[in-house]
Amino acid sequence: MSDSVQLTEWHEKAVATARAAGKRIAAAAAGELQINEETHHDLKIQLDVDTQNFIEAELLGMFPDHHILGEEGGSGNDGKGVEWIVDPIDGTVNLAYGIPHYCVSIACRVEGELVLGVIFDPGRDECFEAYRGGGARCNGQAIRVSPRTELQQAILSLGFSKTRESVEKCLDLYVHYARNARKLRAMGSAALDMAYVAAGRIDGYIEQGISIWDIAAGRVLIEEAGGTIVLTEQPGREKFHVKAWNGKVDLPLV
Ligand code: LIP
Repeated sequence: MSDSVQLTEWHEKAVATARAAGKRIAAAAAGELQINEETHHDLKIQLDVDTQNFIEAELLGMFPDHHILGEEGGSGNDGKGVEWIVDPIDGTVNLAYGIPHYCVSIACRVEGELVLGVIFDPGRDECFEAYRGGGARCNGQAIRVSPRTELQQAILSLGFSKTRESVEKCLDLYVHYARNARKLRAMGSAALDMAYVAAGRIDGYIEQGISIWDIAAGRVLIEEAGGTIVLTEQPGREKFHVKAWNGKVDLPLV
């Protein structure tokens, strides 16, 4: 485990890097975006690659013996040493369509243990961050999960992910929770969904077949804000079904 001086140094660099990357994305989003790959339920854009390259240069420039595990490359170090888990743009399809709901997500894992997470939304200039034992904050203000206990009072966010299978599974959940929760949302960014759970804006987030880089930073935020995460491993490297909530509302995965 890292000592507190190291943790503070890593945390400060992660916040500065997420903010700088977010500003670069927002500036580039005003122009033409190059689409590199298109599937039915997903898009890959060059700005994802460029942003991860920027983040890698910032982090490895300061910490050359660390490792990167990101959506756009980097193989990490199998949970050994210090790994930065990066989603350079979470909510890529939103960004590509001009929907201002996306973020930069950076987490740090030491010997397999997540120690910090940063999620920056450049559109709203909201920086959600947390480190182990230090609580969670949004723009410096402490945040906590919601106190709601009843499903009929809860707002939930469900993610459809990227495959036909994950869409079908999510539809089953959608039908169940549309009938029983107060409201449902599908906002297209797992990391912002988790940041909103940590901030008490929504009461839970569920998604099938999500990757570690989508949820690593949000996990630290939610656990430091008093919430609960259940990850169920799926086929593929660090793929999960995720249920993240305030730990109070009963959310059976139907
Ligand atoms: C996205 C997730 C979202 C999921 C999308 C996609 P990306 O991540 O944040 O929750 O539903 O399919 O995986 O690809 O924008 O980094």
